[in-house]
Amino acid sequence: MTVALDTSSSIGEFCYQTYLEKLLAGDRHHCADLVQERLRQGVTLKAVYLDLIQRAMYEVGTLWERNAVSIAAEHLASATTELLLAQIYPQLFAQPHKNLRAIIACVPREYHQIGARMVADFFELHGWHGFSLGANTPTAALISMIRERDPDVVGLSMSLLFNRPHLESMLAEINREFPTLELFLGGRAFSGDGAGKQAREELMQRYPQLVYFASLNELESYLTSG
Ligand code: B12
Repeated sequence: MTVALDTSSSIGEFCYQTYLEKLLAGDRHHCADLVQERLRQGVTLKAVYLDLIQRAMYEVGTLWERNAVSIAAEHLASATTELLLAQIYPQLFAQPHKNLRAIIACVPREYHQIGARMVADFFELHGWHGFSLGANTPTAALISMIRERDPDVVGLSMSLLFNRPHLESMLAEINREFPTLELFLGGRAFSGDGAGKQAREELMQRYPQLVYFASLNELESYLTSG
């Protein structure tokens, strides 16, 4: 089997290229075997998430932008990725848990939910209860979930900057109801030094309880710091 050739504790280039090829081909079986095999070999979940799954999805986006893969292939890759994340789930629950809760939601009209799901998993991996509400979360639904579950943190995910007005009304509503609740912000929309940076800085100025995390590594530092 191809993965056995690559025995390092990180994701090797050969493993990544094989995974990408199989993901684009829609070969769920091979992708699942490859992920499970790497985990059995002791590769960390973080490496699987970032260096395999996320890296491959970013590449799918680049190929789609260049018309090198179809929209259907992109949808298939997303569905395969979500299946793989679901298969990893039992390992997340194996960790001892604290009485801390995080709710992660994509803002209204935001359909990119894989990153948000990974973030909720990451909380889980660090002993929190991480609830991912998925794509396009209605503000009223989020508010009632906050009331019900009384989370320690709410994380909002946004990949497309044009969804900013929806984020703004969601933030205003959360702030009105729960002014001291700690809020995390993340997603591709805020990356880089241009418009995304300006947007996140303006929002953090307006809402002092809002913290931006550029990556899972930054989030990990926060989660392990105390
Ligand atoms: C898969 C995909 C889709 C799927 C999503 C399916 C799903 N189930 O999620 C579908 C088909 C729905 C889709 C639709 C569209 N997409 Co799209 N999509 C992608 C793609 C290829 C991968 C996204 C992904 O899964 N990334 C992997 C995850 C793990 O990474 P991530 O989201 O960045 O998340 C990480 C961090 O950002 C961070 N993070 C994320 N959220 C949060 C939250 C918190 C609190 C924290 C702390 C951290 C954090 O942690 C995560 C883990 O490290 C990207 C390419 C890319 N570069 O991302 C394009 C991409 C984002 N899409 C793009 C576009 C244009 C669209 C459409 C507008 C296309 C269209 N014309 O219809 C629509 C818009 C839909 C909408 N309104 O949301 C563009 C956006 C370009 C831009 N200028 O903004 C991209 C970049 C593709 C490209 N190269 O052009 N897409």
